[in-house]
Amino acid sequence: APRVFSGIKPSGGLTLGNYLGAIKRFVEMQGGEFETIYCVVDLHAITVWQDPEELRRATREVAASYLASGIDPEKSILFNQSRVSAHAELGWLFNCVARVGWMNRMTQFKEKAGKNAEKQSLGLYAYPSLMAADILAYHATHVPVGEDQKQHVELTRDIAAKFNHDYKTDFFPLTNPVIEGPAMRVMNLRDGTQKMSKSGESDMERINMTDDADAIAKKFKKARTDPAPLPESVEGLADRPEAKNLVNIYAGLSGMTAEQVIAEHGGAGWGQFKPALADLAVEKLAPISSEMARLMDDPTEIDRIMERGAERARAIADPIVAKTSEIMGLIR
Ligand code: AQP
Repeated sequence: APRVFSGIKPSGGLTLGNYLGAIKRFVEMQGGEFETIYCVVDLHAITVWQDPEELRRATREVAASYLASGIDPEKSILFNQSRVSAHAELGWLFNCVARVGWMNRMTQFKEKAGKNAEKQSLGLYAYPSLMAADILAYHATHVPVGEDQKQHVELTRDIAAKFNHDYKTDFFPLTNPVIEGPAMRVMNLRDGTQKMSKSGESDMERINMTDDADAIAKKFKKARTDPAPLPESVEGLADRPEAKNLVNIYAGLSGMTAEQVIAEHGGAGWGQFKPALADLAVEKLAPISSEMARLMDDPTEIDRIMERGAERARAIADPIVAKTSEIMGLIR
């Protein structure tokens, strides 16, 4: 079966961006034509310093969010990355295939590092090479991600192609990013030109998956918008990043297209649309966050699921890394 691999970093509380851009789609891809593998990528989280106790909590919380959203550990493999040594091992092998110039072109590193590139960890710089290893350790062909990860999945293809070329083989498949739907780039609620992220400065700029109804209502109410009402057609959203973002969030949560949202709400003022959006977000997120809280209350179940998932992951990844080493001439 074609294989899906994807993951989320346990680097803080999960956002609505993680939910719409990743988790919701992980669930949709499960149980169909694909074998699905979902990871909590803790080795990526430590590319910036994490408090150890908080990292343990956040790792379990990402696993809880998968389970609470509908990932079924019988249908999907769910585990945390550091437990399966194939990731780190193949990551090193790929560090020797990837080129410095390729890393220099990665826009996410530039955005995260800003003017302080020299002070960042070497791991943050090499992160896309480890991500290629995450995917290719399973020969995964499809990777559901948000728009921000597109460049990294393309780099994964470049690494696979260079490996295949350098070692005269067709061992690694060329992976496709799967970026479909209206909410593949959820924006910051206070600045419609910036991505909503876990580690953004102010809590008011994001909806957290664990926010309660009051917090969600307040954040949408205070979300920045222009004064004009919703346009009568989607073309009218073109130069209105904040309005476009709220329409896309509504679409992502409801399963509608942006066109359908506009057909229903075109002409509405913010005083009308924002409360409707908040109600919809609460309706979708409240059952998930209450199940997350239940799972986190006694994480034994989460730990057991991740341990079992790691065993199943090793059974796929270890032979692939062994074969890669052999192709490269390493004696094991
Ligand atoms: N704003 C977003 N819109 C759509 N998709 C998003 N994703 C993240 N933010 C958005 C998707 O979530 C998946 C997991 O991302 P990640 O946590 O591994 O890394 P990230 O993209 O760097 O996420 P953050 O929230 O911005 O984390 P920090 O602030 O810690 O760096 C990916 O599929 C991503 O596309």
